[in-house]
Amino acid sequence: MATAITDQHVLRGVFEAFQAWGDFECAEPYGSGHINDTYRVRVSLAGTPAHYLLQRINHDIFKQPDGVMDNIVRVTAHLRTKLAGSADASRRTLTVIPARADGRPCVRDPAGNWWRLYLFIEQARTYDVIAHERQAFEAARAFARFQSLLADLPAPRLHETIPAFHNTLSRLDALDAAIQADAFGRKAEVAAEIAFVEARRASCGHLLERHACGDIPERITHNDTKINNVMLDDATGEGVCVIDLDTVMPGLALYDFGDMVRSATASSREDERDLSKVGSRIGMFEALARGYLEGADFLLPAEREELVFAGPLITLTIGIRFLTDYLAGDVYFRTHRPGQNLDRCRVQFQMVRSMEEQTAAMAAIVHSVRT
Ligand code: ADP
Ligand code: GN1
Ligand code: MG
Repeated sequence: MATAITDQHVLRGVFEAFQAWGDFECAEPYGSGHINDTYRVRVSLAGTPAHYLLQRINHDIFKQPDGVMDNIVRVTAHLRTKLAGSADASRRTLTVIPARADGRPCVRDPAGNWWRLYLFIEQARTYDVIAHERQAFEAARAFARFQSLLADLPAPRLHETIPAFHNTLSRLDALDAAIQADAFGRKAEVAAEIAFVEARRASCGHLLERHACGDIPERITHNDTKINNVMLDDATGEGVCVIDLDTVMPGLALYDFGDMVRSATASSREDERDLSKVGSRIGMFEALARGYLEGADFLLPAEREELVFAGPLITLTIGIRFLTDYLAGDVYFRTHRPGQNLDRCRVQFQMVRSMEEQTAAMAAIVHSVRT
């Protein structure tokens, strides 16, 4: 996608194409997501300061933004119906603001960019690295409830906004192709990382096999349950709203739990360069397992059996994606410095090692949690 737009005149024009109240004051880049361009828009609402969340959808990655928005409108409308009666329903699910011209959930600008506008959720925030086990518990329970509330979403099936998103075997194929092409001459530098993947290749298809034989069902899942994709209430600490809904689509509940383990148990930032600081914190794992199992009332025994395996699997998969992107010249994930995708990959692989060492302790925790 083209470089971020910072021209206030352009951003104002985009904002004013939506049916939003208030007088535009400014739009500033916001958050630490790797995919979309996100802005906090400040407005004056008849003299009172207020905000909106404006995003340019990354259409290099989401090839059919209409399909993404169709999913988000259906999912948020369903959640809102379920939340009817809740005092603060507009903080508990994203609210999509329609376009002025045609009422559609996004606006296309003359340059071909796709934009959307949400209500800004106030008095809550996201964290890139969490500090307390309570945060892990709340985040996991919020993601579990999200899955649970969507279990009865009426047909048709949601669009697959990125096909085979968590398919580790497809991700391995992409890595193999990037190694083969070695378009930027980076292969020699990553020999240790390639060997790390090789040593685990045999287990990469395990959940796909259990899904194919019918043990593990398809559900509606979030598919990007990174800890900074759930907002925690500033006052109560509660997991108030699940955000970043671009990848809500059919998937395995286990991948959502695995990505929580990857991101919420991490003791470091995702791109930490000092690997001695990197590891998976068992106390955070326990809090996640408790929170998730409290909210995921639908889970089958076969899914519960694989909760421990899901963490290292999804962490390996995302590490493979960072490595692939590094080899391909950093074209997918936003980077702020050279080598950042390789650092991210190394952190993921260190996290996998740390989880592997704690497999028995994690299994004992899952076994001990009553539902
Ligand atoms: P990306 O897909 O690039 O990760 P996100 O949708 O996760 O983009 O948004 C980036 C960040 O913006 C989030 O981590 C969160 O901090 C913030 N954010 C997103 N949506 C909202 C919202 N509706 N209200 C307040 N903050 C939000
Ligand atoms: C991206 O959009 P964001 O930053 O929440 C990515 C996830 C990765 C994550 C790694 C659509 O998430 O799949 O796990 O980075 N999202 C997409 O931090 O590829
Ligand atoms: Mg995000």
